[in-house]
Amino acid sequence: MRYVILCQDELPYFLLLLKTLSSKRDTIHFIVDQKDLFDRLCNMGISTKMASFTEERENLIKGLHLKPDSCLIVSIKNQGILSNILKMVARYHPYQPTLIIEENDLVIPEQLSAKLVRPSSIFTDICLPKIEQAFTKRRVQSIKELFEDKDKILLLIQTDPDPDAIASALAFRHLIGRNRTTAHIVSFGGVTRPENLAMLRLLDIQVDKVGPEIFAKYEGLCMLDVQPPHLGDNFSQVVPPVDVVIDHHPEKPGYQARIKDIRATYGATSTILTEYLRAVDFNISERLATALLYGIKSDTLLLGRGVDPADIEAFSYLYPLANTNILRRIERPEVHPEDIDSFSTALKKRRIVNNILFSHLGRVRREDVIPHFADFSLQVEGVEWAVVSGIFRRNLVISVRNVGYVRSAGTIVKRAFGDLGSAGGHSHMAKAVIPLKNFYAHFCDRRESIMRERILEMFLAGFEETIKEQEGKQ
Ligand SMILES: [Mn+2]
Repeated sequence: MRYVILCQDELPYFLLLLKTLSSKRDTIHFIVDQKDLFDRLCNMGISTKMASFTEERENLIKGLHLKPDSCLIVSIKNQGILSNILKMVARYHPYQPTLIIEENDLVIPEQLSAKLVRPSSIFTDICLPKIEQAFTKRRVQSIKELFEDKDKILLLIQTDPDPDAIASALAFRHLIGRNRTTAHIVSFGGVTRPENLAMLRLLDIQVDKVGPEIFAKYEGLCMLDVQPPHLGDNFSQVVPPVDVVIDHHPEKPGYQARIKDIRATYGATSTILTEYLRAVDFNISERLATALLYGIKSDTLLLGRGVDPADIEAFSYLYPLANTNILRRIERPEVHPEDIDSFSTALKKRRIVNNILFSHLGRVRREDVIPHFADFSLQVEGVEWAVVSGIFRRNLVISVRNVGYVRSAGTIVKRAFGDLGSAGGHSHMAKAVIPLKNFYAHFCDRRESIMRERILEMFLAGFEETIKEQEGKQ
């Protein structure tokens, strides 16, 4: 690229620009209107020309050698002179790609392909984030010092560990340069959701379920994505003083920690950990990047909920480093061949009443196939609601999804099935869990065909009642 630069002073960024550009095969040509600046640039061996930006301005602009790949850069302090020069560039070199360096707003002639850079943005966009990183780096240093002389550290996450917590604990372990024996990831509960189990398996991460007696065996304690009061009365009482708490849930009072980093505006704790790793120029592995990316993705519902610019920044940074194949496999856990069989039976026996698709999967080996099948059923043409049931362990589980105009899935499900078990949800998705013994006791019949029929009737009753109520309100 060829750069033609019209300027009145050698702001430091020009020197930076020179350094960057001279390393490539670009050519740079300066045009200045001050003798001392001309001398300085000449002394640096840079191609420079002296010209007046006021008299003979028209000839100067007319005579500029601007080729199709040339970029014109203009930095002129006087607004009047600047806008006259731009007008002339537009006249003699229409649609010339131009960069204007100017702090104030100005009218850019229509026939000019120009963009504006404000000198102050060089500080806010480039320097400010680095200053923040310098502070983060210091924080990481103090965290590291805290654990320096401790042999074994406990990384405690919430009772039903989620991807954000698991990824944060893994990242923290890497950050302080430990391995699985010297920094042990634990929880008072087990990992249950199929996606989370898939995450552990595919990324080779271990989370152990422990009891309160564990604390005696460790010298350090760090809590990630959780604070002691979140653990509930049973557990929060037994937690010893914490060394470090890193979390994005609103701060809860009533506990002591030597270092707290709580950022309630962030969508994920993984974002905080990504910032830590970047601040110390940590070489993030594919495995760690995949874990952190999934942590941010699942806590923010793919950057759709409670998201902060920092989450987007971390997400964009991690994305090229992560393994998206593994990510896909985590999010869509494999379906067992036997489940496919129950899918096909369910599809055959589906019923569609008033754009509501009903199907029953029978007994399933994993609960998550029920909502997956409900999502899938919504793709059937004309279907606005999907009501999919299945038997998992000792419960009848009913999953409801919609794309329709009545968006009260939670209300309907509560009304339809609330008397027999737990039921509720949001406007688009809802779920009911009914103990089988309740269901059988209520209907005094164990036949599957009767079960299908009753689910349909109960849902339709709840549905109609809700519609009536909504119409009454209008
Ligand atoms: Mn979280």
